[in-house]
Amino acid sequence: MPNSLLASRNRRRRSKSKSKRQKLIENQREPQCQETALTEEEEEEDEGNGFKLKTSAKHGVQPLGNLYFVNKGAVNVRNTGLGNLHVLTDELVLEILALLDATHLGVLSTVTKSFYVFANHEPLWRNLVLEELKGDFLFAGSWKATYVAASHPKFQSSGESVLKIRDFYSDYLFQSWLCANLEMKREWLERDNITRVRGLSVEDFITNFEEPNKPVLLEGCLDDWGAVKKWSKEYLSDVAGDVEFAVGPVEMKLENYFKYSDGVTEERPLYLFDPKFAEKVPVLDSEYEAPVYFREDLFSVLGNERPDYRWIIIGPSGSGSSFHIDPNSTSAWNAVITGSKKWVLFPPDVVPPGVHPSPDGAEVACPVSIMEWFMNFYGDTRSWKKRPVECVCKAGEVMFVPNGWWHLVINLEESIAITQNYVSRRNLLNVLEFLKKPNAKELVSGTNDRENLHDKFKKAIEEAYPGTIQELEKKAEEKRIAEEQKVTFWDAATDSKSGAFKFSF
Ligand SMILES: O=C(O)CCC(=O)C(=O)O
Repeated sequence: MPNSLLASRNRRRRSKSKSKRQKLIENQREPQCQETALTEEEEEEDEGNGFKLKTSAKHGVQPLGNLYFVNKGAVNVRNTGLGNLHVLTDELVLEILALLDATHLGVLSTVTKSFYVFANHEPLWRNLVLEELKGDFLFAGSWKATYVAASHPKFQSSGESVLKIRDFYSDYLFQSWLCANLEMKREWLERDNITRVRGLSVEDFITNFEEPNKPVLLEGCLDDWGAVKKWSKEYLSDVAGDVEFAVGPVEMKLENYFKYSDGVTEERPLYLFDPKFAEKVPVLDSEYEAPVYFREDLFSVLGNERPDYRWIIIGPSGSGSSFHIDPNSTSAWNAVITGSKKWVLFPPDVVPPGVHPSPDGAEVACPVSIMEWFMNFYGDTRSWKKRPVECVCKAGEVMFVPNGWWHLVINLEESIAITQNYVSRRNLLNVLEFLKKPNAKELVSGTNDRENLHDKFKKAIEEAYPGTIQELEKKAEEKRIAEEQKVTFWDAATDSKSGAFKFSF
């Protein structure tokens, strides 16, 4: 195995606080991750770092570190082939190329080896496909092949760019390939510290998890779901193959999405995340129901005016949701029907490493891909006092995601899931407070009427459940006073000025 070298520079992506769907659309843009130098062997395990790779690097692109430490003295064809443009960063070269149409991109790729590599960068072709064809495409193994097959059906070419270029060194181009091709490390998956329960009563769920706002993994509560018994790719293709679902920035027929997800290896695969699935395919609605713990659904008082609240989620291995807090201060449940998902959750007072929310919460800067987060930041949490809650949630299991918790999810295999966000009495006051924030216009999501949602919701609750808000406010005040008294007792028991412990038995 050739030597390898790891370098790292963290990149951030800023995104506004948005609905789940909008976040996903943003996630579909140009994938980026850390600069990392590894070797390009197939199915190779880098012993030093324990990284396992799935394939060989696209076009033979190597990380820049190899130029200085492995192939010393080589000439970087990246620079010679770019001419005067070699002074530009890779990001800038790609930004410029993103302005070109497919024909110009194709022509440019014949100019030099360097332009061949840049102009075949798959995310450029992905953007062209999504912008021009929207969801109306059949994935043909690569984004370039997809574009060529759709726009020139008679052209007999795989469309796949297959030339291997020697001595092309670029961290930027290497990195998205690397993040797409890394397998999750065993040690990342092994960290599992969530509480798992089976056969819990609703009362105990409320007392032990919902009230204290703690995550829990619920086992055995989907046993009656038709979805668990029936849903598979084949079944969904039968009942909804020609129905269009929301996939990143486009709408795609389900059967076409499956063709894509079967054939793709990319850093941030397109994720099917549709809030209207039940209306589009009523049989799917009839094959699941909220687990018994989540039956109280106070947003339902708004009828059709309620914000989006339920989604079917389908994605291949490596797809997922990067760090976010759920919308409108709601809590959520996420039921895995097929496949499995790795979860990492941080409590509301602990911002995950690598994640930088703006003070008003309207924007979040975070690593640009889930794999990047694992590679660059996951290790940091090992030494943290407040370690994240982690688990792998398997088919038939349900995650409870309490409101305000940061969470990241990656599918370990092709997965189908249902998630619902909900408001119960336990988080009603939080939700109302959130909806009333002065920047509600930026923060509230899942509805077009962001600024009026608070008033509409409060009024509807007052009509449907008179006195409930006052009762909850009274309880919250009593709880606050009790908490304060606990502190007062502790203060009385210790001498904070001298640091001496005065309490004795
Ligand atoms: O990708 C997933 O299954 C997780 C979805 C999620 O985090 C969410 O709906 O808030």
